[in-house]
Amino acid sequence: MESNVPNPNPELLTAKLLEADELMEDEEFHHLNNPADGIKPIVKKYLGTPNHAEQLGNKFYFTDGDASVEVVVVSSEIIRIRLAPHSVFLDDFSYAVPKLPGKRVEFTLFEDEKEYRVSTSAINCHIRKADFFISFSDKDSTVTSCDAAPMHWEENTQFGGYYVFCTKTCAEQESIFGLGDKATELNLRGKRLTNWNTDAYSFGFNQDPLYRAIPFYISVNQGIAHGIFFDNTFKAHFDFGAEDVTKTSFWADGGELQYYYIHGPHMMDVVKNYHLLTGTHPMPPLWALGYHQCRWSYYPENKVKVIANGFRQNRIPCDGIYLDIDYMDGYRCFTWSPKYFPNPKKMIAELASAGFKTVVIIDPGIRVDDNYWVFKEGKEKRYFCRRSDDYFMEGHVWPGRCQFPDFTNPEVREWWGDLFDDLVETGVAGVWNDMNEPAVFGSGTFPDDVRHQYDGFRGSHRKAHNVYGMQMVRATYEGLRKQMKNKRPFTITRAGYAGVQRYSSVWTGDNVASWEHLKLGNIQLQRLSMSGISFCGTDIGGFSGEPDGELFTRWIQMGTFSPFMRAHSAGDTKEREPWSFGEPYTSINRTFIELRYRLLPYLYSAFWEHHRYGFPILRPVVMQEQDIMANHFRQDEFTYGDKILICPVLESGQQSRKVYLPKGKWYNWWSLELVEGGQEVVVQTPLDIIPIFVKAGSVIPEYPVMQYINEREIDEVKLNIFYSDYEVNSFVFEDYGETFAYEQDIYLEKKFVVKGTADKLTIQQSLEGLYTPRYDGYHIKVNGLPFMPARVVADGINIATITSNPDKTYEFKFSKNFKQIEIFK
Ligand code: MIG
Repeated sequence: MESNVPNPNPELLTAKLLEADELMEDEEFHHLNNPADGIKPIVKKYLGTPNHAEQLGNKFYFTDGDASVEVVVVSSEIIRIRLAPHSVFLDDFSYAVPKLPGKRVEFTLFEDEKEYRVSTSAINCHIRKADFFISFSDKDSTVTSCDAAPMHWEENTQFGGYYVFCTKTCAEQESIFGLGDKATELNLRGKRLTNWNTDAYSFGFNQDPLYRAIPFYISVNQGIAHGIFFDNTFKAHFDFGAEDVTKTSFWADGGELQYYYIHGPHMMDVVKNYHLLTGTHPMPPLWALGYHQCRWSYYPENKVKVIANGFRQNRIPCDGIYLDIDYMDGYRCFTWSPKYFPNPKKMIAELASAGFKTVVIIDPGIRVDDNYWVFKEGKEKRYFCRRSDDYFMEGHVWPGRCQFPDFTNPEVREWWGDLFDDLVETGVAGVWNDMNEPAVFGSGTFPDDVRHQYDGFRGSHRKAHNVYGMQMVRATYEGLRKQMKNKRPFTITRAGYAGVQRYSSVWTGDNVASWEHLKLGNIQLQRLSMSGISFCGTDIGGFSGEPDGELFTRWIQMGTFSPFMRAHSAGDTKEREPWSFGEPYTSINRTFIELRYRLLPYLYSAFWEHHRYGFPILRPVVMQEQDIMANHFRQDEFTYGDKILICPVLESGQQSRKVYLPKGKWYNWWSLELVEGGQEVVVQTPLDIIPIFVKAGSVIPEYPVMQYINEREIDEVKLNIFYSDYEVNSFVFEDYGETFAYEQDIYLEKKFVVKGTADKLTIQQSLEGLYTPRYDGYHIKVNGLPFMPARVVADGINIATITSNPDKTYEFKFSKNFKQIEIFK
């Protein structure tokens, strides 16, 4: 790790200061032993006026004589700001941003009487000489973000180190989005929120904080978007015009004031650039995008089989079945209960032959038990977390008295990863990481003074708390990846920090079986998607409490369009499988889960667009039309990938509902009716329907319904083509679906261009890549043709349409390699 950050004016330092966090540890130790003299007076200090500027490559340093500010040009659209109260910058280390993107950028430094200005081709960062205010503007000189106070800090807090603050103006029309999975309205304007990973069982609307800390928000003002990524792992706070309507502030209880300004002008640009910093999800194994069934807990073994059989008997597709904590022997991680699961390898093999992948839960709490090898090894190797006085961090969780691995130590992560060898050998396909906020019964989490190795940049729990869960699932993911050879591991986590998407999918934790939570879940998933975590889902049906058939079905319908689709429920609830509520619910649930499987190649392609290009999978309508103010408050409808708009039904008994469609032309998925966008439309929503619309000009690929991925060889792929009188591109991604060959560029990207006129529709396909799908042909269905086709010509060959219906759909089959199809009036 590089730590060559220069000190711009070393002569001003009388002594070498301790690294702030190291200082803090000493303070804590002291404080623990002498509680009486813990509190010291708090002094708030502000940056003075900058009187010196210096450039070192792409880094610029400005100082007021004591404090320094570093400005780093990361890319044309991204600038990073850091503050060092006494000009000593911390080592440049971040779990969120493992490496700054190494793009070549052009930039310049200007100076005049009023300001210093660092400019790229897209943005300017202004450092005002009068007061050290920092602002950003675009190339038209429109100011997009501006300090409302100089950056400031509090010294001599009881922990040592600093509390660090940044305050910016909040414009009258400004809206705020992002920040992970906050349980509140989509638009965060007017809210004050905290990031501190918390086990929030049965959380309520507006409860804060929750399980994850994603310190990234997007601002949209006067049609221009920018993002702020406050990369600080301490407990962090955000105030978006709550205390003072004209100000946005963010601050943290320690660490460095370090943030990235990420320019738009579109929200999509901001999200893509945030992904450039923090990474994207790796491609999941295809089966992970199927339907998953979970419960606390399915046991013993026979119960698991009964559930699995239930799916096949009811002809409801399912790919994943989960084992919650009761599969273990006394809740000891990496063991099996000999009573309930006497032969796990055999059971998992049987499940696999019926098409089920087995996913098991893992907790960070390791039972204190000298006869348990995981504990013994961890103890011998000093892998468990310790307090500031070197005593072990102990807490009660499911196994009873526990100690906890320090996942911020790379050696511990490697050890933890290797512990999965038995589970992998036994046939486990995925690992569910729970309780990793970390959660401890009674006290909630670890005490502040617990020490962490933090990849060599050691610190207390105050610094490591928010990354603990992310480092746990990282260890899990990397271990699985090593042991599964070239197969893609599947992981799911509850806690996380910015960048956790590189290692895992997430679920939103212990929600409740209520309509309010259905609505909230819909918002949380859109928000997570905008905040870097596209592979997300809620506990379908609600974890605690009892849904009735209607609520469960509405939740399945929404979940069909969640990138991660899993039903889960607490142990004290009634049976909760898709057939548990009888008819008409079972049939409707089946139809929607089948729809999930039909649309898998579409979801998989959207996933690729996420992985490769940084697009979120779920996009609220404000991301389509950020210049329309009303859209800043729409939170029900979203697009699923680029082409399909979904509006779940979120109220009981709702027979129809309003849906806003962004500008353009849309087809109602069910009726194929063509609807003009840019307006709200009313859609009938009987229990078996939620509003689904497809953009005109789209090509939507479909797989045949299967009970699980690879149930049989796919012999043909259906292409749903929707007529449009303007040109529209669609992309489809295909590969082996379970290896990392895509990293060696072995995949296929298909581009379709659809363009219609009054008497002709042209569909072009171009193929790029090294992968060849095994099926031969397409079953092409053309929807919405405004004329009766007299002739269809594909690559120069006349072909006959198979059907020609009054609903304006025409079907025919042709080679998957076609270049051009023309349909003439
Ligand atoms: O203290 O493993 O959020 O999904 O079923 C509860 C039991 C621990 C919390 C998780 C939930 C899981 C449950 N776990």
